[in-house]
Amino acid sequence: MSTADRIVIRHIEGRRSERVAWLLEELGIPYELDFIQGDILGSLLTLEQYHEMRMTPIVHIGDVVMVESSAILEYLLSKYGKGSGLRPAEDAPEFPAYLEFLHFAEGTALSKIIADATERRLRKVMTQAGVTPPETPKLPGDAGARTGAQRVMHYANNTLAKRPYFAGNNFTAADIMMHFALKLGAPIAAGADFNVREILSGKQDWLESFPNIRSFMARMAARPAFQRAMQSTMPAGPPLM
Ligand SMILES: N[C@@H](CCC(=O)N[C@@H](CS)C(=O)NCC(=O)O)C(=O)O
Repeated sequence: MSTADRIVIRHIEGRRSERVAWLLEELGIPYELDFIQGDILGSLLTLEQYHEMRMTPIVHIGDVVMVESSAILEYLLSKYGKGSGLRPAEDAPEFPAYLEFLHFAEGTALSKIIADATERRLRKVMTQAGVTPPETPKLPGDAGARTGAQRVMHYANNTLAKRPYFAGNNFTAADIMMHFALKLGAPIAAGADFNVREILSGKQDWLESFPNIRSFMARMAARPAFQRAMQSTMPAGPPLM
């Protein structure tokens, strides 16, 4: 497929902007990636000239400039993906689950995962400074016994026990959104230290307790469009930070 619009992704290696590249690879639409290879901070600092939020992805689609990966994916699909199957029809039974996971990935999953990681870092700093971190009160039930990241991972694992993809029997953009959240969520839910290179290398198995997520991640990794996107967005492999 080709488009009249020039699409430019302001990118940082190993970050959420890879979702946009992956979607465009699935659609067969050409795109340009703008980043400084091997320089995470340098890539980040260049973003501010394009958007005051200074976060990636920032995407230019013709004259349109957008942030927020799920909105970018929806916009690209509404423009170029009709009939691609990457977005179920609005009257299809898969549509509610598609919408839920398209937005759950950022709205709940990553916000809880990052909150867990931040809390862990804070507790470590407090302990190193000789301050005893306060006890977190536990509510009853499974949800009460789990951290936010663990709740996300259990919910995703249980969803994937019922169907192969987040929306149903077919791969959609909701899977692209969830993939990044699960990649970060796995080590955080397992209580591991946050180390970008280890997380992105996929060498460590953080998914022992989540076999359905593990098979989902393996199926995603086998997709040619995913492989092309990882090659273009991380040409030298996972970044160090
Ligand atoms: N909800 C946004 C999150 C974007 C975001 O936080 N991106 C990170 C990289 S993965 C970033 O650029 N962080 C730098 C910052 O916010 O200062 C999205 O899905 O696009």
